[in-house]
Amino acid sequence: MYNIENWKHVFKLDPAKDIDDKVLDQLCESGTDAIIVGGTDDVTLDGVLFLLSKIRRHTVPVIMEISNIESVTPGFDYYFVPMVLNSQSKRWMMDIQHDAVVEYGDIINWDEMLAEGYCIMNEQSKVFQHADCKLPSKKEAIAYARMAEHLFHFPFFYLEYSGTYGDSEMVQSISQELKQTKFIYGGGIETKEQAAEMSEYADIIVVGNVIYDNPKEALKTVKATK
Ligand code: 1GP
Repeated sequence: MYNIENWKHVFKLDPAKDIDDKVLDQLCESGTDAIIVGGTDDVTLDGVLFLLSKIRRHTVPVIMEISNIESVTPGFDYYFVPMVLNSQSKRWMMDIQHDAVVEYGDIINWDEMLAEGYCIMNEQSKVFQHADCKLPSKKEAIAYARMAEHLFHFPFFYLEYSGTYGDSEMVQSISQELKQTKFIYGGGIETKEQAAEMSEYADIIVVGNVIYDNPKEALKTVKATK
């Protein structure tokens, strides 16, 4: 439907957080390639629908990153399904996705459904604890990237530093491993310089928190990736 191949930048909005209407309009019209709706805590169907209806006033593609099955709704362009490679529990790599397919497998449009091999790198982040992750060494993180590309053939590998700016050497090393699988980097991007640095290595960068803390700076990250 859209040419994801060429995407460089996305904003991630948390349905559990309030956002000013004007800021939301500016984000949607900023030239970003897409808006992801996703969060960790308190993601409800009401929150998701409220945000979706506002984003849909614009033409920007909108993606739901599925965090729980109760909040999934039709109306998004794509659904990204996190598969947490460095979780210590099979639940986050297999079982919750399996439960969803048992329940909704007959009506899923598979063309809209794209898997993300997640590797979560910030031990302090909510998502790291929530998904019961283990911090990989550099060698182990590279192995996850290789598995994402060569064993699972995932469309995306997501190096997630949520809440903190990542190690650019690590990001560079991972980028050298991925050819077919698109490389997504997210975490702690607060300035256009950081956006430019990470987008040298990653195919797509994700800008989250700074939207709420400093929307003006957030908007500047778009141009820095183009
Ligand atoms: C979170 O990777 C995204 O899932 C973005 O991270 O909120 O730290 O920008 P930040």
